[in-house]
Amino acid sequence: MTEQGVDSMRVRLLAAGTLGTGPVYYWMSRDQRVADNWALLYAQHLALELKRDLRVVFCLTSDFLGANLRHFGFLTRGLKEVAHTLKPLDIGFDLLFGDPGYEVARFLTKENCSSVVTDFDPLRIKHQWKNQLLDQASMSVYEVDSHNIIPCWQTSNKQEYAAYTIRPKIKSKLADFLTDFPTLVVHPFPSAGPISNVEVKTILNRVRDQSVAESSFFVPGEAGAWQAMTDFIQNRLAGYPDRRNDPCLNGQSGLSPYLHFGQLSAQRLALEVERSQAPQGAKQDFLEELIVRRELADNFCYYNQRYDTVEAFPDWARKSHADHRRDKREYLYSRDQFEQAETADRLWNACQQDLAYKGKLHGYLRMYWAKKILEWTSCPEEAMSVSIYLNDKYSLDGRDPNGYSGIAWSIGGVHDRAWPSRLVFGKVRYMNQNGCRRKFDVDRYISEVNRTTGTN
Ligand code: FAD
Ligand code: FO1
Repeated sequence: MTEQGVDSMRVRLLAAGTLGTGPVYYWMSRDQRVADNWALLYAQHLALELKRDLRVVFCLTSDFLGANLRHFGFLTRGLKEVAHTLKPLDIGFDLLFGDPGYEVARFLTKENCSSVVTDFDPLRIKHQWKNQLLDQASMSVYEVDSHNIIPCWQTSNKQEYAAYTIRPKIKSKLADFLTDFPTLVVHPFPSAGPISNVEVKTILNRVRDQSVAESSFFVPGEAGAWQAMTDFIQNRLAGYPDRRNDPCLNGQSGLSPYLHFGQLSAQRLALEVERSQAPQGAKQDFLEELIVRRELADNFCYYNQRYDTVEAFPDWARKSHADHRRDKREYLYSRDQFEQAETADRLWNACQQDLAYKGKLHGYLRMYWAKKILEWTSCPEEAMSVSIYLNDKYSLDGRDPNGYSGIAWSIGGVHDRAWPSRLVFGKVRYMNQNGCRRKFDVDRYISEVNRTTGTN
């Protein structure tokens, strides 16, 4: 355990390098917050040890996996808060623009960075960025998993088959890792460098894809995240088991945008849930989703880098899809027809309108939404590409391991079992509107969406 209370099991050295004369840097990317951030805590530990100043660097790319104004707005407003929160801690903040894999290495070299801490992220693009840093920079590079409660590489050394295989591995390590956070100290070696301003308007005017408006349903940033968390825990956690699968009720936490952008720590959320007065059953139900399901998604993307393709499907599903490739589809829609919510299914259209308008679709409906795309496209490959495109374009929490695994579950049976075979779906679990009608008031949901989005 370091003075900063960072367990060495959370950290791994990616490359030993030469000690620069400049600051210690935390290259912030996935975990965009000051509080409860193991990567930032470890960077401070290094800076205290080396008696160096400590700075955070974030590199804003103009194009990230189809992100648009909706996502950059949420991210940039959160970053403005990060810069503001770092100031009284005497921790510097540098905002770069461009291709992070190149710009960060160049910047850290120019700054004579003594060593750099990065945050863990299983997505391919992050591996690329980090490899560019390792190729081009000479300082030591560390990686800290600040997103998962148990560092992804500690939970398991392979792709897990399903929730039931990863759950015991998580349960056996939770006590060691679901610990409280130490706090950052005001840094005793103040940074001489300037603090980058986050000019939100200027930045957002430069976003290439302005086609999707910001969502007004979520207040971006750490303070907004904390507010949303405490509201959920105090007022809606107790009802979670009964209400979370009904899209007509506000039964889910609504926290995925904050967790996705790392403006809220999942570990903090789990600690606060455990400490709450909510019934034990409600806590367990919620923590099963927050810890087992979410960390299973990171495990999937980390160990299966084909996570956004049909190659990631289990063999039984790939074989089943091959057997049903020629099945006649009752409907076939283009990506544009899906995007315009122009299918013959009023429930599906309401889902798409709800997603586009709010920037978030209810978890139960996401399964239905994706499974119908499988049913109404010519092949699973097209279903994957349409689902990922629409999910990442409109959902605030898109471009996330949870999304790739949720879509692969829906379309390719990842983390699920085989079901009795049927047309088009083969052995992949089937869902239809009757199943939804047994779960919730479908007509009420559709009219609610039509009312809020002003569509017929
Ligand atoms: P809550 O029910 O309050 O859950 C709290 C947290 O637990 C979530 O924020 C999430 O971090 C985690 N969680 C809950 N359910 C799951 C799950 N099934 N898998 C993984 N983690 C889970 N989640 C995203 O974060 N981004 C996505 O792009 C995304 N796309 C999805 C696409 C499909 C087709 C499916 C079936 C699921 C997808 N999910 C995605 C997972 C899940 O639906 C969302 O995490 C959840 O609905 C987010 O809303 P919430 O935070 O209010 O959920
Ligand atoms: N991470 C960055 O380091 N720089 C970016 O400019 C950036 C933009 C971005 C836009 C939308 C989005 O959903 C995520 C974005 N991320 C960016 C990455 C993000 O913080 C997460 O690391 C991954 O998306 C989830 O693993």
